[in-house]
Amino acid sequence: MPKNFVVDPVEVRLQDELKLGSIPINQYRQDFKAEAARFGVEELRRMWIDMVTIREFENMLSSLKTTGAWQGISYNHKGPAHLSAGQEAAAVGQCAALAPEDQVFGSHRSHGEILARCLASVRRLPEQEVQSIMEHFLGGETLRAAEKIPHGNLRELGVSFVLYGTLAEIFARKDGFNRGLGGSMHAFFTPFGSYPNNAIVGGSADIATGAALFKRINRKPGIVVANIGDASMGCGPVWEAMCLAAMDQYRTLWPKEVGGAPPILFNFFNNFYGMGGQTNGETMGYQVLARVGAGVNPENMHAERVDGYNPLAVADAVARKRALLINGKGPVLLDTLTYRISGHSPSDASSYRSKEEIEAWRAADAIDSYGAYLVEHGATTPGELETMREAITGRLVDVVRLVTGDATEHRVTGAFVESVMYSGQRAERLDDRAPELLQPIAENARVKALATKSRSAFDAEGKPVSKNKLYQYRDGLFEAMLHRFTIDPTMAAWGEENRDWGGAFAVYRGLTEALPYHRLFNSPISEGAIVGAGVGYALAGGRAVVELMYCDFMGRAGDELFNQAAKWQSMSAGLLRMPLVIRVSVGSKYGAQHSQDWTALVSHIPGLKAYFPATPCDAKGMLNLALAGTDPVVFFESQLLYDIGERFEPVPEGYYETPEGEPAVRKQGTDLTIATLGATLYRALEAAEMLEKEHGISTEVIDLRFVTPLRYEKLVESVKKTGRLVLSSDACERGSFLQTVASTVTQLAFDYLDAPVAVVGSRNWITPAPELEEIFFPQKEWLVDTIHERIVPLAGHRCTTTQTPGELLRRCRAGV
Ligand SMILES: Cc1ncc(C[n+]2csc(CCOP(=O)(O)OP(=O)(O)O)c2C)c(N)n1
Ligand SMILES: [Mg+2]
Repeated sequence: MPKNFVVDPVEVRLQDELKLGSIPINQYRQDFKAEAARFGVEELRRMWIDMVTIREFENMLSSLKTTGAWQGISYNHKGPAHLSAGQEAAAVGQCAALAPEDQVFGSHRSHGEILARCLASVRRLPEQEVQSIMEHFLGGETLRAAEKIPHGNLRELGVSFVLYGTLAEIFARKDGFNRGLGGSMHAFFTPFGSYPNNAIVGGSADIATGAALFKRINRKPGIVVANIGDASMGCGPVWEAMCLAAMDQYRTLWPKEVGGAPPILFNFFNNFYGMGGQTNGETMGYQVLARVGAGVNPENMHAERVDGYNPLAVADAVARKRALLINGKGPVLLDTLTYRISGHSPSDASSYRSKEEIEAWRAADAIDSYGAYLVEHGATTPGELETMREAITGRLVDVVRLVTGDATEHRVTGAFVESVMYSGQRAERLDDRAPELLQPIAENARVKALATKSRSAFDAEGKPVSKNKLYQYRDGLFEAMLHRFTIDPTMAAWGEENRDWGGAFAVYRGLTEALPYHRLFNSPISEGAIVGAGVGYALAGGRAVVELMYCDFMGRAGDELFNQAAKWQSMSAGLLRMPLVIRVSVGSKYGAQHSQDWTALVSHIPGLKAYFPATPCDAKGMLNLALAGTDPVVFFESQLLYDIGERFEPVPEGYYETPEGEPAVRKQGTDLTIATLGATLYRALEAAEMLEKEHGISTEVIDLRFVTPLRYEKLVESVKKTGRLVLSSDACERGSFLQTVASTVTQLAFDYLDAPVAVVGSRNWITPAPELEEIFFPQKEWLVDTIHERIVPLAGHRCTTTQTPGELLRRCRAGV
C-alpha cells in the first residue's frame, strides 16, 4: 500500500451522505441533418446494408441448422449457431463510431459483431491496406476463395472476403478466419479490429481490459470494447474486470504521460435474457443494468442506457464515450438495449417468453424502422432498399455455395492442430522502445546486495553459508524478472501486493525502486481478472507476468487459466501469441486452502506449459526461459524453497536458460531411481543417503523440473539402468501428475522394470495445520518404507509407516 494516501479516522468517520448522481436513459434525440453531416448520407445507407447483411447471414444459418437447406443449398452444419437476429442495430451503431485501431472483443453471440466490425473496417481503412491485409492473410487462401464471388471493386471484394472468412470459420474450413479451429463462437479477425470472441460468457471482460492496459502502458492509440450479454453481468470475472479497470492508481499514482485509465468500454448488449432466465424481474436485481456503474467508481463508470434499436443512438453514445476513454477517463459502461428475436440457439423453443413480446419487438424491428427513417429523410427509397436487400442475398448465396461446396476437402489436419498448440517462439523484446526504468540497475539496492551474496549454499570448505549471506531461490526469480524488464519494454507485472510489499514472498523486493507504476502494480483481489488481463495483454502484443499468491487461488482464476490462457493460441490457429507467465506458489503452513500443489490440473489442460524449479539455479534459468518464450507458462514455486541456497552448482551471475523439458540428475546411482517434482527433491536426497548408508543401495535422484513439456529420455535411461522407480511430489497422490509419469515410464521401459513404479505423494486429504504436516506431506521415511514394501525388500528395515499394497487398496476403497 503506497503511503501517499493517509486514512484519517476523523475524516472517514464523519457523518455524511453518499450522492450517486444520475445515469442517463435513452437520451438520444434524432436529428437527421446532424447525423448526415456527421456520417455522410452514403454511410447512413451503408449502416442499413450492414444491418441487413447480418440479418440475412443469421437467417441463413438458422435455416441451415433447422432445415438443412437455404436458398436451394443443402448443408449439415454440425456445430453451434447462436444467432443475433434483432441485435443488428446495436452492433452496427457501435462500429460506426469506432476507428480502425479500436479493438472489439465479444461473446458467443458474435456473428453480427464480427461482421459489423469487419464491414466497417473494409470501408474505412485505406484501400491499399485492405488489399494488403487480404493478400497476406493465410497466404492469400481466403482471398483466393472470395475472389470467385463477382465484385465491382476492392471494397466489394472486401465484403465477400469478410462474409466468406466468417462463414468458412463457422463451418470449420481451413480458409476460415481461424482455419476452422475457432468456429462459430470464437471466430475473429484482428486485422479488421474484431478480436477474440468468447464462448465463456463474460469471458471477454477481463481479457479486453488486459488489451486496454496494453494500449495504455505501451501508448498505443484507440480503445477496446468488451461486448457482454446482460445476464453475464452476474459473472464474477466481469465485476473483477470492472474493478481492475477502475482502479484509482491510474490517476493518482501512474505517470501522467501514460495517459490515465485503460481505455475500456464495457458494452452490455442488453437483450433482457440469458438463455431462458430473464434478467429484469427474475435473475438479476439491477432492473436497469446501467445502475451497476454506480457501484464501481464516483463517475458511475459514465454509465448510460442507450436505445440499441436505433443505430444512430448507439453510434452517438459510443463516440462520446470513446472521447472520454481516449482522455484516460474510463472505464465506461454502456447498457445497450436490444432484443434477440431469434432463439438463443436453433433448439430454443422460446418457452420462457410470450409470442406477444416477440411480436412487439418484431413490430419495432430496427432494420424496418431505420430503413423507414432513411426513406423519410430522402436518403433512399423503398425500391432502392429492396434492390440493396436483393444484392445482399445474392452475394450471400454465392458465399454459402462456395463455403459448403467442397467443405470436407478443406479441413486442417491433426498435424496442423498439433503445430499450433504452442507458438514456441523466442522473443527478446516485443517492442523496440527503450524499457522504462526509474534507476540505473547498478544502483538498485537489491542488485547491490545480491553482489555480496554467496551463490552457493556452501563455502569453500563445504560448510553451509549463513542465511543472511545466502543467494536464495527468490533471488534467482528476481534476477530473471529484472533481466527481462530491462530488455522488453512491454513487460508488465501485476498481482496482489506486488509493488511496495515486494510480491507475496518478497520475490519482487527491489523492483518497486526500479520500475514505474505502470510496469509493476498492485491489483484488486481479483484472481480471475489478474490472469484474464494477462491473457488480453499478451494476445494484444505485450509480455505479462501475473502472480497468484497461492496455487489454491487458481480456483478463482480457473476459466482464465484453463479456457483462456491455455486455448487462444490454438483456437486462433496460431495467429495469436500468448507470452504470459503465471507465477503461483505451492504453500505450506497455511492449511487446507493455501497449500495444495495443483500441477496435475495444469498438466491436464492442453496448451499450457508448466515449470516447477526446485533450486535457485533453476528458479533463475527456468524463469529466464519462460520470459523469453511466447507461450503461457504456469510457473510453480514452492514456499518451502524460497529461502534455500544452491546446493548443486553456483548460480551463474549472467544470463542463462535451463533447457526446456529436461530433467536434471541431482545424484547419480545404479540400483534405484527416485524422481521428484518440486520440494520433495531434498527429502529424496535424504532418503537416498539413508538407502546408501543403511542398505548399500545406490540411488539416482532426478529432479523432473518440468511438467509440460517433459522430455522422458533421461528418466527412461535411468530406469533402464536401475530397473526401479519411485516418484514423489507434494501433490495429493490420487490423480497427481506423477501418476502420469508413472504410467508413461511403465509404457516406455516396461521390459526394464524389476518392480512396479511407485508414486509417493501427499495423502488424499486436506492439508492440515503445520503441526500436522508430517502426517500429510511425503517424508523420507515414506519413500524408504514404500521401497521396502513395494519395490525391493530392505534387509533389516523396520517400517515406521504403512505403505503396503494392502494399505494402498484400503485407501482407494475408502477414497482417501
Ligand atoms: C460461463 C458460462 N456459463 C454458462 C454458459 C451457457 N450460456 C451460453 S449463452 C448463455 C446466456 C448468456 O446470456 P447473456 O450474457 O445475456 O448473453 P446473450 O445470450 O443474451 O447474448 C448461457 C447461460 C456459458 N457459455 N458460459
Ligand atoms: Mg442477454
